[in-house]
Amino acid sequence: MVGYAFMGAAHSQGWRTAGRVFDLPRTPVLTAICGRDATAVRAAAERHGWASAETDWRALVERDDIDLVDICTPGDSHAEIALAALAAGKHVLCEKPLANSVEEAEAMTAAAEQAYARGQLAMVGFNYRRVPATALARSMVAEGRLGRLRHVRVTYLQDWLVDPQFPLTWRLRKEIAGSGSLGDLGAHIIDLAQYLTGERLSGVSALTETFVRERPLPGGAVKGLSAVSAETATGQVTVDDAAVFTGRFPSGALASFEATRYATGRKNALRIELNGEHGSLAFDLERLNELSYHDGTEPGAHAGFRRILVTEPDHPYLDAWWPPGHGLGYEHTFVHQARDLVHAVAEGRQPEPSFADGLQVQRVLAAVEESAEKNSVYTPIAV
Ligand code: SOE
Repeated sequence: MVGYAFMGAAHSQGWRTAGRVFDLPRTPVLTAICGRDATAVRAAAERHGWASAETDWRALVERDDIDLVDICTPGDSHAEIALAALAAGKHVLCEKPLANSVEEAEAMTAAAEQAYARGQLAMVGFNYRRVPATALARSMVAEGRLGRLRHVRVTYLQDWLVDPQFPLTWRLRKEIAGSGSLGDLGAHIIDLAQYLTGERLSGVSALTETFVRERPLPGGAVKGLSAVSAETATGQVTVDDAAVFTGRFPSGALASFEATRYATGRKNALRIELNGEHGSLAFDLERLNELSYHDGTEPGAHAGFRRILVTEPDHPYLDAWWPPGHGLGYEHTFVHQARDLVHAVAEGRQPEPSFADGLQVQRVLAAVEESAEKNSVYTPIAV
């Protein structure tokens, strides 16, 4: 694994736990973790259960006791590490968004396709596909329970930037993060909307905004999404703070998206609602063991949204977990991600979402930026 901060910790937990909960065809071995600060990476290895630590990712990807490289760094290093790891014969898991530009994502996808011909796999980490309730929603849509879709309504709301004194951490710097709420949160909801509908957006109209353009520089360590400010020095925010966009699906369904870190009081509120001619589904990540379902074919007197408690053994992923009603959380999505990737490796089958899927999300992100620059002009997504 390269990177050991928030996502590194989450992925480590996934790798550590997957083989203890699920019967896997191969056993993940946490061989080495890599980061630039020797003391901090040794501490991370100890805490997260990695057998050794490296300070140079180039040395890590060349090690012959490593089969798979998991990239948990900010977006500016995804392409370089993924290309080197694929060239060194490794399977690759890369955190979302796949890259910081369409060009990088294209190069990564081309390399992944060539590597696939040599038996190597590459996957991008859109972990919210692995919430049991979203996986259930996917199968209900695919079974046709909603019929023809009319509306896809998606928001991803956080509030950790509301305070203008919150420091200028890497997520607010374009040269490191690629974009702001758009790439960080928007990428998740684009992928989830496309995964649930089984369709790809054909075009978008977008607005983006940077509400606070100057912030204090960080004054110490960053932990998760928290950080402290330096006393005086400030710097420019170079990414969007929020993105709002509409989109069309080829079937004719209309979609709306909102991604922001300024939704005061909303902590990790990824919500999606699908309305079809026969019914509707709604999901809220802050209540992730539940899926709301309205069956529009029931007699009007009895119809209405009902809550499916997605904790039954015949729900996706749940046969290996706790008795009904005992609920899962955010971290379990990473366990499921590791499980699915290990199965794909053992079967030599292309895992989803592939780098090509990540590239297509990158194209949507680029179309959103282009549309926003032209004040919301409808912008087709390049295929
Ligand atoms: C921060 O906004 C963040 O940690 C994202 O980077 C993650 O992808 C998301 O899962 C939670 O929020």
